[in-house]
Amino acid sequence: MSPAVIAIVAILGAVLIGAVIYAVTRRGQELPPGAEPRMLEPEAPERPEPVTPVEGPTPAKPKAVPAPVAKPAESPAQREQRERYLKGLAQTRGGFVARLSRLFRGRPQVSEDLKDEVETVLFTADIGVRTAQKMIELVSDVLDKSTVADPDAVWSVIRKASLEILDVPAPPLDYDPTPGPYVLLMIGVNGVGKTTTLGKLAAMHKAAGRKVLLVAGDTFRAAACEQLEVWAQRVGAGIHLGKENADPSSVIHDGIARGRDEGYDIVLCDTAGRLHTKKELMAELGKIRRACAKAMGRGLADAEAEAIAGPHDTFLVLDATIGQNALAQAELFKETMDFTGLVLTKLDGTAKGGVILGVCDSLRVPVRFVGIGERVDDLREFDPEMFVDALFAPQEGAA
Ligand SMILES: Nc1nc2c(ncn2[C@@H]2O[C@H](COP(=O)(O)OP(=O)(O)OP(=O)(O)O)[C@@H](O)[C@H]2O)c(=O)[nH]1
Ligand SMILES: [Mg+2]
Repeated sequence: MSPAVIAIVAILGAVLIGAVIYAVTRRGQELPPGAEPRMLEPEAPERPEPVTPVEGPTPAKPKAVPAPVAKPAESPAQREQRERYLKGLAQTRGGFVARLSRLFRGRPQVSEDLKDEVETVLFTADIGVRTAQKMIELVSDVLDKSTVADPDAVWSVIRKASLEILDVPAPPLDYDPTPGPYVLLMIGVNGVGKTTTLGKLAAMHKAAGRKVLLVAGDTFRAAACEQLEVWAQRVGAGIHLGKENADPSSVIHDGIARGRDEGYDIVLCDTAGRLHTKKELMAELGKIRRACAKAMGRGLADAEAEAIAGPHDTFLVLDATIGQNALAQAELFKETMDFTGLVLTKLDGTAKGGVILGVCDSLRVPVRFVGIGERVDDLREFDPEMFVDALFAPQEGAA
């Protein structure tokens, strides 16, 4: 074959092969009869490359920033509580707290005069000599570290020491003891607010859905029984009254027995006001306590009954308006009668609320409630932190 023929055959072969390949590929793309043409899915856009700074050293790995820990929002009840504390302690804040604030206004030079003035304010602050001494030492330590008084540092040690004093370790009150009911005895001198506090406590327990019995253990005055009856009606509690001039121990004994028989959850016993200096009246409290134990142990096995020494709680009520006398009162009561908690009343009407520091420091008995007014809801469970915050809330015009 001539080269020309070979070339023609090669060209024809190439054309044929090309035609076959074209036909096969077209066939693969043809849709079967009746099939809808399918939309092509859009391709995912390409991820942009992370941008790295052009300038500077090797880009630092971004630091993991911890999510801010949100302070739990204050509930309306907590806000109300804080505001009531603030209002209730306004006068106390205006007393020794304001005087101390004024001493440190403008960051004065530390001098012996300044230290003397601090001493005077704290010694006359109704917080008791022992507590005052403790605070003076702490403040002096802070002042000695610098030539200029730093009010923040001073307040910080005062607040910390106050919180330590007030935060007396105490188990939460158990309102559901076995066997029940929960029995509380209220004691204290005349007019401190025992009956009023019992009424407020009855309201608090009622609001928590508990069945409450008030026992009129103050049998000396008919008016005392009437006052308790008014509270019982007002808050919807039961009332146990004895005969006029009956032995308070027997009235309280019968009241507790009735509380148990009638399925009450809470039995709150009032007592007559008594001066801590009157021996026979203080001895009577011992008798009342034994009567409580007897009534609470009724029907129990001997060993169980013997383990009951008195009411679940005995609260000594102190009137904050009498300042340091409340401390003396508490110390004398303590010599005769064991009490498990303190109630400080009338904090709303006094500049002497600091006495609470002296009482706690001296007795190491927990404050359980504070009275901050005469209304039924003017009783607060004692919260040391909230109390300290309110007591030392920033003073207007202070440094
Ligand atoms: N401002 C204020 N007044 C209070 C508070 N607690 C009680 N009072 C008032 O103090 C007065 C005496 O209260 P009572 O509850 O009768 O005192 P008491 O200790 O039972 O008195 P006696 O039974 O006589 O010993 C009453 O006028 C109460 O309203 C309080 O927290 N703040
Ligand atoms: Mg009373």
